[in-house]
Amino acid sequence: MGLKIGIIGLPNVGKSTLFNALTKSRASAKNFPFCTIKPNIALAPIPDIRLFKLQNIVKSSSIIPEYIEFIDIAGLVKGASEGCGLGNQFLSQIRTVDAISHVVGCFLKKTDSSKIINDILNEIHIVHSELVLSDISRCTEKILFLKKQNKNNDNKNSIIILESFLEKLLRKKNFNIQNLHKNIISECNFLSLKPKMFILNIAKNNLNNNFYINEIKKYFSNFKIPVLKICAKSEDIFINSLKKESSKIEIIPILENSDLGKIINCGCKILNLNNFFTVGKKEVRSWLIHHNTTALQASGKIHSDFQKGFIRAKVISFEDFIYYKDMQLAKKFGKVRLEGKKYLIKNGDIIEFLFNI
Ligand SMILES: Nc1nc2c(ncn2[C@@H]2O[C@H](COP(=O)(O)OP(=O)(O)O)[C@@H](O)[C@H]2O)c(=O)[nH]1
Ligand SMILES: [Mg+2]
Repeated sequence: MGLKIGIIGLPNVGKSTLFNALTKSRASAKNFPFCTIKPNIALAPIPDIRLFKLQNIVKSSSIIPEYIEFIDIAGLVKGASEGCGLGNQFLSQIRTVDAISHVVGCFLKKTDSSKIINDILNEIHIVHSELVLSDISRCTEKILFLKKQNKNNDNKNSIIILESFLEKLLRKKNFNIQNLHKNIISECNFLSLKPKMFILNIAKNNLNNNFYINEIKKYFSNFKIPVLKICAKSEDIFINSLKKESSKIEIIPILENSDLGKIINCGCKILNLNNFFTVGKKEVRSWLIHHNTTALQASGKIHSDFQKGFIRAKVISFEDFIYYKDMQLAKKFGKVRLEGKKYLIKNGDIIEFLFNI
């Protein structure tokens, strides 16, 4: 469904290395697991092992996973919001993404230093400050624009909301700006409010014994921002060592257990994504949806005819399907439900849409 995660961070922290590993972007689109759209945009498959469990039961001939888009965004430098480096071009690229994965180059730091935690937090703040500065100018412009426009109640309310947001930005209450009035705020597409995760890019020989990882995790758990670790270089080398013939599908179990897989899954989590499955002899397929998607909306993902002629959705949970291994048997035990248009899809539901056009 075209959801994008932007990889951002200072120059030389391993963003492109991570991007290459995540998306195997040097491979051609056709015969390799990942598919490159443009040099810096590529798709990574979501490593969902449940597809294999379903295939084992149904004996379907193929598996179709879902994908998420990653964008390798050029390195940000201090002063970007005032036009330094790639400046606004860089910032407008971030504006197009749905979530941010912010890479920190821990492998460049003295990891045994007592200042390492501060070093990491400083690096994070340099980048974050540029996003905040850009939001400050955007927010100020929007307020001025609304003040010039006619003074109806809607505008007055929007101005109050934006002024309160601006005040938070100026006080550098950076990471926990929450509970804001959604409409006007989402209309402005502020960078500092995009869902995000931090990725600590760590040297291979330091990957498992770093005291600071937990400290950084603890620090950001207050803001509900996930922190993951990876050694981008060795993941990249590993992924590139896989045989060219490896299919899109074979890569999934490999990814599932890797730090790369964790990053992709974390992307789905911060974007509030769910999925459902369709299961048949021809294929087992995963469909990505937002939380709180109704059966009617979900049917439209598969085909607009399903939505137009929607009658009911035949639904069974993933766990019940795995337990009974057979639709008819599951039905006998009352595990197959008929749901209407407004049914909210649960993660892993297996669905057959009944429609009539
Ligand atoms: N030792 C080590 N080097 C890395 C790692 N990740 C990236 N590098 C190296 O750091 C340099 C910059 O990486 P690159 O991905 O181009 O950084 P970018 O500017 O953020 O895109 C390259 O020479 C990489 O090989 C890592 O995890 N460990
Ligand atoms: Mg790069």
